[in-house]
Amino acid sequence: MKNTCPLLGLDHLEFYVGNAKQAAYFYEQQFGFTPIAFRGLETGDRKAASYLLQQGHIQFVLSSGLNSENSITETVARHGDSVAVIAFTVADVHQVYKTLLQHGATAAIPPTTIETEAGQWRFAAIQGYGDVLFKFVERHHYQGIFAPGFVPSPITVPARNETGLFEIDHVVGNVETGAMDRWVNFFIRALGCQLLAHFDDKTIATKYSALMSKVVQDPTGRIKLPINEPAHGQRQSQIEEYLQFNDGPGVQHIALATRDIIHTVRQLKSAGVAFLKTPMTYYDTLEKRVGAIDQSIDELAELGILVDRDATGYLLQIFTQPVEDRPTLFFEVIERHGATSFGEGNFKALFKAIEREQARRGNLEPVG
Ligand code: TYF
Ligand code: FE
Repeated sequence: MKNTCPLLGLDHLEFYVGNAKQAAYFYEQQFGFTPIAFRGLETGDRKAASYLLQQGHIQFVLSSGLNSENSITETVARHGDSVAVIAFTVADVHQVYKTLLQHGATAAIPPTTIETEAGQWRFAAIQGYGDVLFKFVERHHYQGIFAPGFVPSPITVPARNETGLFEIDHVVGNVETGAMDRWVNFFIRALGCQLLAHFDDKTIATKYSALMSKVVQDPTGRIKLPINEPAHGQRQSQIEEYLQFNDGPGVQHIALATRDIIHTVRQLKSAGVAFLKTPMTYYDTLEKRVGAIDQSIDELAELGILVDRDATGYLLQIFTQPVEDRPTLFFEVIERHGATSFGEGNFKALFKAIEREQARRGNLEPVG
């Protein structure tokens, strides 16, 4: 089939946070990011400060508003620190924007060109789920640093905590009941994405946690975007808890890929990253379930890393606790060995671990 998807890759994720200076320090110290570029008062920006951090191909921008009448500040007041922009690299912003609007997208930022000495920088954005923007950047006529207005970061020493994280594997959105199919269909029709996998509330079955999930990807498989919505269960779904605390839809988790998950998790743990706990009984049946793998099961058990196998290979994954005070955004670390799936065999163990955390947060009321 012809690849009609205009998305060339995930360009960056932008977080709106209360204090970008300190959030940058968190991602540098705990997750091993290197500060690359900056924009703020010192560069003549009176409204916001932004820090670009990089690790492998991963680019995070952390932004804070510098006064109260600022859309960044307002977004943070509502959602807490959160992912505000998912930016994709494209070859032709005008063309993509036109197509998206033809398919019913809500306009956010019409195609804009910024002329600089380093060339032309073009971007546009549509409204994504919740207050998240889907941004499209055309950077092939631009030779400057990250984006116009940014200057090289004054601190350019490489990360102290080298973690081996090298790319974004997937970015997951939580949406309200009924909205999952709407977004999936939009990605398929407007962006030429493909449906990669879907899990109904029966596949994702613990006694309590109920959710449905569909994954779309671009035809090359580089960009994977799962979307979850709550399903009816005996207690509040983890997705409902998210929607309540985030005050609406948004990015639930970001999966970062590594080629050596044991090294990565050791580094992250020693820097203070808190992960969900995996019960030792999980490892009793692991070998039987997934067969031979290259890693030592003892080491995986020591670190709480989960394993799953599909038709094309296996994967290793582990999930952090939420990185905010609100039980909203968390991270996944993933190492793929041929597997293209998302760890279905781990859903039960994973959702039980999430339910234990929900209980610790006092979230035990039965629903319905
Ligand atoms: O991205 C995924 O599908 C896996 C599993 O609330 C998952 O990481 C799915 C739903 C969820 C947490 C993890
Ligand atoms: Fe995931």
